[in-house]
Amino acid sequence: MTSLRPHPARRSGQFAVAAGLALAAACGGSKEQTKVGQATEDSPRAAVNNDPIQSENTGSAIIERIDVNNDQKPDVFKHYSLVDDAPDAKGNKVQKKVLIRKEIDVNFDQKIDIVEYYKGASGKEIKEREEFDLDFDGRVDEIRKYEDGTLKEVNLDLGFDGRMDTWMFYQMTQNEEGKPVNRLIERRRDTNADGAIDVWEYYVKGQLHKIGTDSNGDGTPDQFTRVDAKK
Ligand SMILES: [Ca+2]
Ligand SMILES: [Ca+2]
Ligand SMILES: [Ca+2]
Ligand SMILES: [Ca+2]
Repeated sequence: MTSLRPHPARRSGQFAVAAGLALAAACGGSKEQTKVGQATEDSPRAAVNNDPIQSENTGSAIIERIDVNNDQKPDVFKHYSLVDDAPDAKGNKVQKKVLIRKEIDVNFDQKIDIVEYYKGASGKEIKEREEFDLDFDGRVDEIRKYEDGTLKEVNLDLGFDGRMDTWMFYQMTQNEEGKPVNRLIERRRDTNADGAIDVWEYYVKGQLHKIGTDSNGDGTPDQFTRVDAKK
């Protein structure tokens, strides 16, 4: 039987630990402003390339490459666009960098396993989407979609066959103490891997409440079973 947990069992501890490391290293702010030409004037490129963060400025974009595990190979890539800001006191051109995308190689095999997409103005970027390759085979197995920084939808390939089979939907609500909480409200599953959803699960207060099935194959649920909330 498939677990009701929102995360696939194959997301190993190793993945989580490595992801945490990489994320911690990648969590630099993007608020600082970059003065054009500053990098070459103030900090000439070192002969020995041992800075864990290498920054490349193309004039319209910046790519930061971060070596998290100190093996001289970058594991986190942060992609920024450059937008013009007001000139500084001396009239020099000033540009702001805006985080667009972050790519993370969690297991240090030089293949990207997590891609995060951002939108918003410089210093106010919020995550819009994340893609995970949970089993490191080069295929995306989990997509997380955000609205205004809040998780709205998760798509999963729990069968790891290259096709999404689980869709989870979240909604901001209030918990028993009246505090805002983002809860799973519906989970749809393709249990027989034919590409069509066949089970709809409805959640109330985070608990499975009702299960719908499609008996006539029209793609919508028509038979429903109540689930006893008591354990
Ligand atoms: Ca590395
Ligand atoms: Ca990798
Ligand atoms: Ca995969
Ligand atoms: Ca199906």
